[in-house]
Amino acid sequence: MTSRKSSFVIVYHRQPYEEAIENGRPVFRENKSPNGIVPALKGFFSTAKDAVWVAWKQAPASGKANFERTVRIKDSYGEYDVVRLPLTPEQVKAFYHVTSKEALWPILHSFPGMFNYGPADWENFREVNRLFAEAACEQAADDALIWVHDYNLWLVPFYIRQIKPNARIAFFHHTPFPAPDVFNVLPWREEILASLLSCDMVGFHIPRYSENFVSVACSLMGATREEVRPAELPFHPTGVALAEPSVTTALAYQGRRIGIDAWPIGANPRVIDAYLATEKARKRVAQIESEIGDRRLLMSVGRVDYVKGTKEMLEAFGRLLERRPDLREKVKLFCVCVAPADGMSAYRAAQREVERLVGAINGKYGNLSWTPIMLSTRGVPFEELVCYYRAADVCLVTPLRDGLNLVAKEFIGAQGEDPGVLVLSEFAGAAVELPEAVLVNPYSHRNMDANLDRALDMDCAERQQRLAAMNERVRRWDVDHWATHVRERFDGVPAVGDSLDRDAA
Ligand code: GDG
Repeated sequence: MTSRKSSFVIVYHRQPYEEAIENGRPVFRENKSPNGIVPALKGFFSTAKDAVWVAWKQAPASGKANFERTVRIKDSYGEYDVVRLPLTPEQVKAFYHVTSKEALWPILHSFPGMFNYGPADWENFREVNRLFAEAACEQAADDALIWVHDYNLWLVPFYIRQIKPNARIAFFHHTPFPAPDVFNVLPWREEILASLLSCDMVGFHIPRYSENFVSVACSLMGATREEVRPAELPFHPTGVALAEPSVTTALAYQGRRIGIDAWPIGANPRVIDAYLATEKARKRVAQIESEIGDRRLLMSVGRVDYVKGTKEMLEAFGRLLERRPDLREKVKLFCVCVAPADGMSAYRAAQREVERLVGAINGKYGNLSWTPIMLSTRGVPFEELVCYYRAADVCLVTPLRDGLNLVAKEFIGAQGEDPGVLVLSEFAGAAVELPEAVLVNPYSHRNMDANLDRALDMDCAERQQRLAAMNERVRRWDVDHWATHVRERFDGVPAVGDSLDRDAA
């Protein structure tokens, strides 16, 4: 553990490694999966020498005394301290499983009908957010850059600003941000907005979300737009459901300037290339292809979550088998739908529904030598996943709503000369970057059915043409580019209590 204060603190609720017990002692292993949020954030440690990560770790109230709060991690990303905030199982349940997942998550994803206000415990949410802020401030130098992630830490900036008025505070949303008329369902809306407006920079994946935030900030809190620009590449400015032709890049509020940023996380296609070039991967892809034989392989990857649209995707697959008897025994769907941690009651019904549908479809159409859907509710190792991406004919990424969706970009990064087809929901943030995918509206049966046929019937030349455009973008705007962009925006955040008044002076 280092004693000096850090100039860069990341606050994200998950720990950036996998912890296991070996010979009675905890060991910290680098995450197996090289893609996703944690590796993307750890990439920032390569340039920040004294960086600290703040996360939570469950600890029973009785065991807090001998809890190891700070651990020093050395991995391929560098050497850094991780501060683990000890939360009791009751705190975790109330803060994360209930208030975050049952009240905030449905609103963020524009499902107001699923908003469950009754069990939400806002006092606990405040308290846990305050503890996170205190833990971050204990580590941070007075003018440190503190980068807070995701909606479950929405109130952290407010508390940080009280403790360290001169800190530079940035916030990034991994989820969508809904339109004002949906966001305003939240009874805590002013408190959330006041906290976000105490940041120096607030970030989102795509302009539609940042514009939704700007609308709420202006209409609810009286903030004003400082600077508006046309949306530029990688965003498709018009013509798709989440397109937005212009972006606000700064707001003014109570004499302060708040930078607004819309920039999507990238995948890491070089890691995928490197793995697919190995002999082991080549053999595994060939093995999958030989097991599939002359059948077509469709795949879908994600967590169990009603917003991911797995139920609607399975229903579309069921309709495909009903509508096109010629495809029976000729297609197979590999559906990776990773079950949530115990206690996530928000997702229980969604998981039951996925399992029921898979059983119903397999029971109705399958036989001894053909099971239409292979479901895995366990995670699949990333190397294995990448081999399936390469072997698949169609990847179905059809969420009802999704902040971005990295699976879509990973699939594109894994294609070869005879590429598969990406079927992508218009309601995933990634769709505004990848309009050459077969875009679908998962709310419409007719649209899903027609596009599934189109994907399965697409000739090689068209598949290659579409892939080329998407591949260029996925590779150019990869995870490293995201990091470079974010660093540039951080550099533009003025140091120590800068304000509009000072700008004017
Ligand atoms: C949020 C937002 C936003 C999935 N299953 C397995 C597995 N994965 C990996 C994928 C991918 C990642 O997990 C999932 O990416 P998503 O983008 O779908 O992320 P969410 O978990 O929904 O997270 C989302 C994201 O934040 C980033 O800001 O895009 O919209 O909801 O990397 O490969 N990896 C392995 N086995 C699996 O079974 N190894």
